[in-house]
Amino acid sequence: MRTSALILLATLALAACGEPASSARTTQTKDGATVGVEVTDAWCRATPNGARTGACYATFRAVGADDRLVAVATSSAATAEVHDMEERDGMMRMSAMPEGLPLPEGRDVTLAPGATHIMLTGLTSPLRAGEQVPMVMTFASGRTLELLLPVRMGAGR
Ligand SMILES: [Cu+2]
Repeated sequence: MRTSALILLATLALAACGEPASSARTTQTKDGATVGVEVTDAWCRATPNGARTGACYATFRAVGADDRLVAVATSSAATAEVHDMEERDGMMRMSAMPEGLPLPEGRDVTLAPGATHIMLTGLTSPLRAGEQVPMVMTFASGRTLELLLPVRMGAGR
C-alpha cells in the first residue's frame, strides 16, 4: 500500500514538469466580449503493449457562450470519439455521444478515468509515457483547437 502511494506521488511529480502543449484556447475578444473554449490538463493514458484502444482526458470551459465538442481526430488512432460512462445493471458501460459533449458557458467540464473520456480506437502503436498525441478538437461554434496531449501513466482506474 505504502509503496504504491509513493510511486503514485512520484508519477504525479514527473507529470507536473515539462509538459507539452496540453492546454490551449480558442478564445477571442471582440467588442469587449470574450468568446471561445479553453482546454486545460489534456492528457492520454499510457497503454500496455498490444492495446488497440486508449483514452484521453481534458478539462473544457466554454467562455462567453455555450458550445459543444462535436469531433475529435488524431493521427495516432483510426478513430477518436467522446464516450460517456453509465452504470447499467451494475456494470459500467460506455457509449458514444452522437450529439457531442455539451459545454455550458462558464462551467468546467472534466473528462477523467472512470467517467467521460475521449476514446481512441485502432491505435497505430501503444501510447507510451512521455510521448505526445496530436489531436484536433472541433466545436459546434466552428472553432477548432490543435493540441499535443502528453501520455502519462494513469492513476486510479
Ligand atoms: Cu470509451
